[in-house]
Amino acid sequence: MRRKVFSIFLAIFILLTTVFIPSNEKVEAASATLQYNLTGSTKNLAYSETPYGKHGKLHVDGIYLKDSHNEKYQLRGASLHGLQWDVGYNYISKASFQSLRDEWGVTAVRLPVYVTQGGYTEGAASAMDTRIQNAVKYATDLGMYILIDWHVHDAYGNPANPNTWKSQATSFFEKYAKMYKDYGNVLFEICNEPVSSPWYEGHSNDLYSYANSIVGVIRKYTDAIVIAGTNTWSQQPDQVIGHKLSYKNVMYTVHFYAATHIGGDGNWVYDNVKKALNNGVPVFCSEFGICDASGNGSYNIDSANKWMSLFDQYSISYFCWHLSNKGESSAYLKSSCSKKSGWTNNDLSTTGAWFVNVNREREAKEKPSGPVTVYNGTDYSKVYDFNYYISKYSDMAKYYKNDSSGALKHFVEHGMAEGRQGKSTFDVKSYMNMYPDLRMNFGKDLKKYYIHYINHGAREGRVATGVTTIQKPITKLNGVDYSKVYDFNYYINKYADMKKYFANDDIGALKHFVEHGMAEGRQGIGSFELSSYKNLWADLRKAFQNDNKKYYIHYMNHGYKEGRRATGAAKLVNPTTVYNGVDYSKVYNFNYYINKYPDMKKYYANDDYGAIKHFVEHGIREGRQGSENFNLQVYRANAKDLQKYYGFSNDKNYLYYNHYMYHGYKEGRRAK
Ligand code: IDC
Repeated sequence: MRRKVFSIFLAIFILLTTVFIPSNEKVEAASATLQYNLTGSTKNLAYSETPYGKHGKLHVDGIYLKDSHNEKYQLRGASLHGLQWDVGYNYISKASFQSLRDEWGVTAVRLPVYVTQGGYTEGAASAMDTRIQNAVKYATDLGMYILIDWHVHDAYGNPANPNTWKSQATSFFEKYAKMYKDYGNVLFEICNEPVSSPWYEGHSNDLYSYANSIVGVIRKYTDAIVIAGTNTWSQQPDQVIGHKLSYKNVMYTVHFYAATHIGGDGNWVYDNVKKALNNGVPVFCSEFGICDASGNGSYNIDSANKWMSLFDQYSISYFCWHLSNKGESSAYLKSSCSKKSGWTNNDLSTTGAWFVNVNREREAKEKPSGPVTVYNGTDYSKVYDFNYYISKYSDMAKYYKNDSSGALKHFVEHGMAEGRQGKSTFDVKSYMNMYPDLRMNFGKDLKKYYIHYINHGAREGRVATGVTTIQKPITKLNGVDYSKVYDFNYYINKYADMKKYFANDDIGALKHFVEHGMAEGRQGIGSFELSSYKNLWADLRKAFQNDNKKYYIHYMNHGYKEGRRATGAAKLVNPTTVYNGVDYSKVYNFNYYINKYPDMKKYYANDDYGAIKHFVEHGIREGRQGSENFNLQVYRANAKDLQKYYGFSNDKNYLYYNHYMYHGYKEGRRAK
C-alpha cells in the first residue's frame, strides 16, 4: 500500500517536472525546411514494391525487429490523432495513406483508439470500429503496416493503470486479433501510456500482469508483433529488464517529446532506453513528438535528431505524433491546410517538414530487397524463388504476380504439401527418389522433405534434382528385411496394378507386398517362386499347407541359407499319400488322382494336401479311383465274401478301400 502511494507521488512528480515545468535545456530551433519536393501525386506501385510487399511479416529477434528476409527493419510510422475525433478520422482514407506512403516515406500508420476522453469505452466504440476496419483495409491495400493502438491515456495526471479497462481491452483484442489473424501487416499496441506502479510487482494489478494476459488473448490467434506500454507514459522500458513476457514478438515502448525529454546521455528517458537495450529488452517507439510533451509548445529539433540517431543505431521503429491540421505544434499540417491528401510543401508544419525529411532520408538509404523468402522466421530461399514459382505455375502468376508475400505464404501453406517446385535447384520428387533414409522418416509428407533440405540437405550437399526413379528402394519394414523374397523394381514391373499405385512409392509397394502380396502368392523377386518352393518341399507343405505367407518367411529365415531351390518346379515333388496319420498309398497317389479327374486338377494341381483330403473325405464315397492299382468296382466284383458284409451302398465304399489297404493287397486279391 505504502509503495503504491509512493508510486503515485512519483508519477505526479515526474509528470510535473517533465511536462509542466519548462526545462532550461529547451532550445527553440529554427523550423525545419522540407528538403524534398512534394508534388501531391501518387505512385502506381506494384504490391511487391510496397513496404509490406518487400518486407513481409515482421518478427522480433533479440532486441531487433526484423523483416521476413531476416534483416533488421525500422518502421517509419505516422500516428493519426484520436479516432473518436474528426482530427483523427478525417485522415482515414486510401488517398491520405497513399500520400504518406508515396511522398512522405511513411511505411506504417498508427491508429490511436482512445479508451476514455469520449473514446472506445465512452460511447464511440462502434464508430471507432468502423474507422479501424477502414484504415486496416486501406493500409493493407497499399502494402503498409498498421498499428492498432489501445490508447490508454490520461491527460489530466491521474494514474492510468490499464488494468482499469482490462475487460474492455480483452474483448477489443480478442476481436481484432481474430479478425486480422491472417494479416501479416497488422501490429497491436496494448496500452499507449500507463501511469501506474512499476512494470513488475508480482501482483495481478501490475503492468506485467496486464500485458501477459492481453498478449495471451492475442496469441490465441496470431503471433503478430505486440507493443507493450511501459510505466510513466511509456518512458521506462528499463523496468522490463528481467521481466520480459515469455511470448515472442513482443516489444516495449519508449515515448519521448523532444523539447521535454532532451535527446542525449544523461536524459532520464534516453538513458532508460539504452539500459533496456543493453539488457536485451527490445524497444519500439510508438509515439514521439519534436515539440513538448503537451503536444504543443516549442520544438527541439536538435534533441529530436539525437533521439533519431539512437533509434537508427538500434534500428528502432518510430511513430511521429500526429497527422492532422489541429493548431498545435505536433500536427504535421498547418492549421490553414484543409487537404486530406495530396499535400505539397506549403501545407506542412515544422513537425511535418521534419518528419518527411527524416523518412525520405532513411528511405533513400534502404537497400533494395528482392522478393520475400522468409516466412514466420524461416528462410525458404533454398527451395523457393518467387520468380520461378510464378513463372512455373499459371495459377500462382494469376494470384500473386504482384504479391511476393502472398506467393510465399501459398508456397509454405499449400505448395510444399502439394509437391510444387519452388526453385529450379530443388525438386521434391527427385529428392524423395534419391534418399531412402528420408523416405523412411517422412513417408508421403512432402513438406518435410523441403524442410529437411533447408535445414540439412543443402549443407550436406545432397542431390535434389534429376532423379526420376526411386533409388535404393527399401526392402525393410518394421525391422524385417524382405530382400530375399522381394525387390521393388521386380514387383512393380511384374504387376500393372502395383506399377499404377506404387511406381514412386517404395514404402507403399513393400507394405502391399507384406500385407497382401505374399498371401496372394505374388512374386516379389526373380529368385523366389512360391509355387516352385511349395512344389519342391513336401516338409514345408506339410507344415504350412495353404498358408502362403509362411513359405516366404521360411525362405527368408531358413530356406535361403539351407540352399533350398525355389524356382523352376512346375510339378509337385513327393506328393503326400498320408492323411490324418493314415497312409493311403495302396489306393491313392496324387498324380494319378489329379490327372484322372479334371475337377481335381483344377483345384489341387499344386496342392497334394488338398487332393488327399478330398480323396478321403469325398472321393472314396463317390467311388473315385485314386490309383492305377485299385479300382473299387473291380475289387468288389471279385470279392464275393466281402459283399455280404459290406454291401453296395456308397456309404460303405471305404470298407473296401480299407480292406484292400490292410488285407487284400497282402493277400494278392485282384483290384484292377
Ligand atoms: C494529445 C493531442 C491533443 C489532445 C490530447 C487529448 O495532441 O490534441 O487534445 O492528446 O488528451 C501523449 C499521448 C497523446 C497526446 C500527446 C500530446 O499519447 O494522446 O495527444 N502525448 O499530449 N503522450 C505524451 C504526449
